Amino acid sequence: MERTFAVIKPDAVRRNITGKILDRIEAAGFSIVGMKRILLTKEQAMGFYYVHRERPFYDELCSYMASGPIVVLALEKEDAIAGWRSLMGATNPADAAEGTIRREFGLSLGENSVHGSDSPESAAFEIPYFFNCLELV
Ligand code: DAT
Ligand code: MG
Repeated sequence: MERTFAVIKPDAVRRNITGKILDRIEAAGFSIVGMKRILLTKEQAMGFYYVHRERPFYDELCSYMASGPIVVLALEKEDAIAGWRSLMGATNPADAAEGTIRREFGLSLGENSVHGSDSPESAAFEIPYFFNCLELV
């Protein structure tokens, strides 16, 4: 069993499609072991996306992530990290494969509806950034 970290981003929460995305997650066999709806400050978003601090889109990305409530999730399944990346689809919804969440719900490269850890190292940073051990069940 492996755990990964997922976010339902502000564009999706704002459009009331949280339930539709959770349905896709559960239908794919993930167990939701942690879940909460939160509103990040821009500083908290900057800490989360620290790996992208040198990128030209960092400021815009962090403002967007703090622009409205998000739903943060810890998901468990065999090969959860790769499995969730594959269910999400490519970063740009225009490039995402048919049947993926970003293809179905994403609005643009920036407003692409969901986040997922890209490696075990990322998951090990991202899950405890949002959840303590009592919140993972
Ligand atoms: P992913 O979310 O697929 O892991 P990433 O880690 O490369 O993609 O980038 C994080 C987020 O930043 C991504 O979901 C959307 C945004 N982003 C990526 N590249 C961008 C770009 N060239 N312009 C604007 N936003 C971008
Ligand atoms: Mg990433």
